[in-house]
Amino acid sequence: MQPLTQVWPDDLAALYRERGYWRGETMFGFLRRHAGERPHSIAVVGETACWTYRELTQRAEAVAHGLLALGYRPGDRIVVQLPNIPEFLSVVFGLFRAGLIPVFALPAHRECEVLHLAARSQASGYIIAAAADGFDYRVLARKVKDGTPALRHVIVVGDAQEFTSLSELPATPVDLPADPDPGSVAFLQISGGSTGLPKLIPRTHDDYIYSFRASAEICRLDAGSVYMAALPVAHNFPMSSPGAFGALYAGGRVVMCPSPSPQTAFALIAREKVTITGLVPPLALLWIQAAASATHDLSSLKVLQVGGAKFTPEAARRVRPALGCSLQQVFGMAEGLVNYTRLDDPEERIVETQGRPISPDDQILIVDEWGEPVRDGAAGMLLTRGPYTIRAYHDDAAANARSFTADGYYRTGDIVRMTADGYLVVEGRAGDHINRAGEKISAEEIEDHLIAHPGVFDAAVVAIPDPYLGERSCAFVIGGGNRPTALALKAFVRGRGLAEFKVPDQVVFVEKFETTAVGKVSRKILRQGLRDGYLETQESRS
Ligand code: AMP
Ligand code: DBH
Repeated sequence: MQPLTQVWPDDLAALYRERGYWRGETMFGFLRRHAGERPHSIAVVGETACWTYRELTQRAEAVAHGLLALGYRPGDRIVVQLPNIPEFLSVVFGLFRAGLIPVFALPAHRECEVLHLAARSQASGYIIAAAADGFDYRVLARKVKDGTPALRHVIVVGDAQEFTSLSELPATPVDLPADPDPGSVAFLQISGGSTGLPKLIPRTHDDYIYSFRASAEICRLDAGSVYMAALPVAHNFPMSSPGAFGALYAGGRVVMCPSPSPQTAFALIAREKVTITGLVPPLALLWIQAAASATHDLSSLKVLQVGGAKFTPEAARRVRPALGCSLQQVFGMAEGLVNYTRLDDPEERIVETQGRPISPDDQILIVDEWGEPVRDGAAGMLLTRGPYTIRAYHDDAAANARSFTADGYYRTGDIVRMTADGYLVVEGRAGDHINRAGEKISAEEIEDHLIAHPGVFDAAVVAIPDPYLGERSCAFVIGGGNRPTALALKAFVRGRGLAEFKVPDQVVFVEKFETTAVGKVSRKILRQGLRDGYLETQESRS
């Protein structure tokens, strides 16, 4: 099996330890500590379940026992695709306890993504919920199992049908392994990225715990805090910024919200006295709108975090008056670096910027297209390295060559500028992806699906500004002999089994793509030209 590693240079690793960022704790270790110190405090609440720290820890240990009894061994990889339910935590901490490596899939992922994650991580197990949000994951699991010979079990929360039920794992006594090396990889997180399918991000116990421990401090979480996961909790933002893990680290309470709709979320905020939650910009706008006529008591909510995509200052200004809480902007990435506006920042800074890094040792470089630092305050490409930013993706030489500089900086693909007081403002991005309401879609990946249609000669996918989504995807398509309708083409893409958010929002048929005198044009320039041309025609119409 391809080994999992994430290695920082020795001198920096020593520095990160010396400065107290990496403390040698493990993911299960901190939960076990809480189970000892606060056994009867509530750790997690769902729609139907509510577990104390002791109960969560015991359930995680039962999962660890059960999986080892099934024959899994430390280091084995298990794809976890669970919605926002308490079992997300008992499963994931159970995997940590057994030394198994969770590979996080989002509930929106379908066979394209899950097959890719399972193959790339060499997973031998797959854990799902029977159904969520009207979708039967067992149907998906059959396809994933057929396409993944190495998969030994599908383990289901709920009615397992022909698969293995989480609640009926073997109870044969087995020895649990010793705690893992805190410098080892704890799990594989995923990134949207700008090319191809999701990339796998190996995060270590040391580096990830630092990121959410420090995030919890920045957000002033303590044992009285109630964090609600409204976005899918497997996403890096609600997982770790400070997210569910940060709330648990602080000894607080996690509320698993099954849907971010105001209707569901507002009722849970009122019932559970939620103090902090995080949203992507379109959902924040929806909440602002819905709050005007809300009947639920939202007064417990102190902080609304917004991130994943750019939140405009105009929208940002409306948070406090509408929801009666502070706004915190969060600009982060599953690869590492996370920036926050601080709770005591002046309102202007909270509204106008995307925050500053977590760590004094996060290194930020803003460079021009030749890699030279831009002058102070100018916009450029953001490069970063630091105590919780990865140095390499898992098993992806091409992406590593593209995404990291020789001296270990991660090329974020974001275009930013830095204010005089060290805060970042996101101005745009260099990479060809669409940031659709915080979901990152690779243009290339969707083009490959479109071109697979026999009636499509060529396709280019671009981001179009959208008042609600921030950006929507628009596919420019040159039809071949038997050109499909836009609707049929969308159905075709959907039928190829990829996440619904990746299906083009709009299809525009064109005769040809403009080429330069050389007759060839880079996809990047082509996409840019199509996008600019489209926006110009829209403007001249209005
Ligand atoms: P990923 O690498 O898939 O985790 O996605 C991270 C990317 O999301 C960043 O590199 C940014 O492009 C985008 N992003 C996250 N938060 C924000 C934000 N607050 N404002 C603008 N873009 C953001
Ligand atoms: O978009 C992201 O990936 C993101 C946004 C905010 C993230 O990973 C994070 C905070 O940790």
